[in-house]
Amino acid sequence: MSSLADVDPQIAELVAAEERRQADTVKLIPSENYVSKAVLEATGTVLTNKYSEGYPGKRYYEGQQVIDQIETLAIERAKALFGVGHANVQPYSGSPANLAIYLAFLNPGDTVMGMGLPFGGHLTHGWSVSATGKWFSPVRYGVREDTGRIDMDEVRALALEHRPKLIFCGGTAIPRTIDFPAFAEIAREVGAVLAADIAHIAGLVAGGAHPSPVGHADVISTTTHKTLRGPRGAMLMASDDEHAKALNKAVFPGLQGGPHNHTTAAIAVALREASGDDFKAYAHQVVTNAKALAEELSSRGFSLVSGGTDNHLILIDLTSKGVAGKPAAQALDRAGLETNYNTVPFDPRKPFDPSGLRIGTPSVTSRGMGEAEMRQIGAWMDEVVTAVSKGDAEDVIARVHAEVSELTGTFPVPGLS
Ligand code: DSN
Repeated sequence: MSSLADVDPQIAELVAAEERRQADTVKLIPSENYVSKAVLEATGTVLTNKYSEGYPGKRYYEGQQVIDQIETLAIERAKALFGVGHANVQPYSGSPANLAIYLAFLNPGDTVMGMGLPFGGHLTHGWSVSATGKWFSPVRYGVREDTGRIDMDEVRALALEHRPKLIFCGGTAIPRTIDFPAFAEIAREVGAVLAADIAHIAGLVAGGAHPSPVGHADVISTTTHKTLRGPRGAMLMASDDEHAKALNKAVFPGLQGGPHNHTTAAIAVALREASGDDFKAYAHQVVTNAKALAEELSSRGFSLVSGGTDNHLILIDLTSKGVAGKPAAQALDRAGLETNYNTVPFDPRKPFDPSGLRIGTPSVTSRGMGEAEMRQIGAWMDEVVTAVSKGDAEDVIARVHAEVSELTGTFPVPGLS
């Protein structure tokens, strides 16, 4: 940091401020995590100086003696960890990875079926404001109003009616196990490519805490920075050679230029970490913690979409608490509890001012917190949300913030000294 502080003290101070903020906050955003010191180190290396368009052994620039070895290690580790025949570690992030799937298998105007964004899907699964919703013909499935869960009969009926060429399963606000075999059966029945977007749950899959899509989905996309606990980036995986070739061509030269080699190295490090027994224990604890937090919130009268969770994520409908998601998330943030406001299925409110809160346990589990801390966090959330609903939250926010600081002081952030 000394040279950064010399060259650009403003940015150095802002980085230090963000370090302090991350250390002092209980991070409950389910798509975030803390990387290890080793992953951070790999990210900040001279590998950022190199162009490597192409793939190992077939590049458009010389000087790839080292980069080829790094990318090959990342690929081999991804294949071994997830049990797939092919991995592409070059997508810059989740959205470009998903766009590569369209380029690989669809023509503009073709039909894609995915979960609607307000029900827990992702923008790139064919939502209207995304290029994938503008350039392709989207069909959307949701969840049942009475259960908050995906209705596989509805998915099958829609697929038979619209005959999509591509079906996405997975999403960003799904608290329940994804039934990969059921999606695969439907995709086979209509002749669609099945893409499993496991961005949120990749670490759980790797650690054996969620069923794997391997053997069911034709292609798998994931980011590397959520439960998988790597740097910001993404991967595409396939078992079949034909799918693999199409994906490779779509990523480069179809969509991207040179891969971000420093990120590739950090992905390789994260994949190595994720193959250890410690990581398996971590993945299971993420789920145990989420269930404990969900139970605490339920017992305090919070309404959870689908009634609870099977994974790392909890979606809360705050309607019964008399508070909207945004003011609740803002008050919680001021109390040191970082969440994000989110739409809930059948939300009568607007996406920028929705009824829900989305929380999760990947980050708090990386800090070593367990079920006792989850119960405490549930109690704090209740106190703050109740105070907001009464319109007099300042004293509660100040007290909870002091208590949160005491807790975070005893659970250091991985990767920070
Ligand atoms: N932004 C991610 C999330 O928070 O779930 C999805 O891309």
